[in-house]
Amino acid sequence: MTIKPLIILPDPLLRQVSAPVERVDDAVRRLADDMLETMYDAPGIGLAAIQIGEPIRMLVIDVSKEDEEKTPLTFVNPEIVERSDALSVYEEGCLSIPDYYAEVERPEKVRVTYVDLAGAAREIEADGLLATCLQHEIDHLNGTLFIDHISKLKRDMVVKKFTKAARNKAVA
Ligand code: GNR
Ligand code: NI
Repeated sequence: MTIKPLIILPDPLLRQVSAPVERVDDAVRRLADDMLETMYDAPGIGLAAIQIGEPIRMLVIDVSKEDEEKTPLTFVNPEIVERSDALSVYEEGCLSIPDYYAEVERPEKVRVTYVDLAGAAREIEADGLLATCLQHEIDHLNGTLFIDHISKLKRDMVVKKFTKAARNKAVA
């Protein structure tokens, strides 16, 4: 397993739409391992493949609490097939936008179809933090970031700050 470097805003890779996984093979399972190791190291509760530079539709999540057993979940080709009318608000962050947090309103519950690491079709109904995290990660597969769900004023501010930081890093 390998910890991979994270892709950071404003890298245009984060705006790319990821391609479906054609076949769940050992390379896909190895990538899932690397994604989980990278996520735990960060630390974060979710990671989309594009965040380590792989534009394919897979993501990992672990929303277990610190005092609980680790519960790594991997979703290949996930699709939201149902959303609740009820909404909930969470303070979100993103490993690709370090140290920035904002409240985002999303459907409270979602039903998601996906393929597991054995290649089997599955379905999950999620609520709470898992539902929020699934939506945040599936957004990544479509080139959408959580800052796209906040005001344009705040978004422009964040993008500007990270663009400046990337420029300063380039000349340092
Ligand atoms: O670690 C993460 N925490 C988090 C908190 C609230 C809502 C979503 C997330 S996902 C984020 C990791 C990440 O950037 N995944 O793409
Ligand atoms: Ni993210």
